[in-house]
Amino acid sequence: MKHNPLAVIAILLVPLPAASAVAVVDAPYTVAYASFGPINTAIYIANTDGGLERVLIEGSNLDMNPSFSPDGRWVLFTSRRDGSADIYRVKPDGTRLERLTDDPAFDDQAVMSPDGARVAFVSSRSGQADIWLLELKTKQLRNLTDHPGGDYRPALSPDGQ
Ligand SMILES: [Ca+2]
Repeated sequence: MKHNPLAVIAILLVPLPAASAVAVVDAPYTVAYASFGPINTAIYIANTDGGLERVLIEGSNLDMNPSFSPDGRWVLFTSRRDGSADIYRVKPDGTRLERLTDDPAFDDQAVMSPDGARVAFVSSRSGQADIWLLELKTKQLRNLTDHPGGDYRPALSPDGQ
């Protein structure tokens, strides 16, 4: 049988199924972000396509640095709504607002553990920027880093180890 090179070219030009590209675009993720305005800073929630953008907490002021819990059930954030910068959490629908830290120090950049039991954050309560761990059930605090260098942006491993 004689080989026809045009037949091979035709097969290679068949487009990939559209579903493979659409699956990424339509992923049901939600994004939380802080919007810095001239008067206040509020946290917004939106779909990854930019749709359904809304203020996370009505009337919010001086809120910043949000992060979702790994299970998507909480949004952690920093706020100066009560004076000092402290860590708060709230449901993605804006309900069940809860203050997690209450200290004159600057508390910021909170992330929740995969099991939802702990929150790691940056705090200046030791006189410098260190990483701290808060047990949510007992409210017990543990200082994880303690040296003159500034420690920022904690990240908890996804496997909890
Ligand atoms: Ca504080």
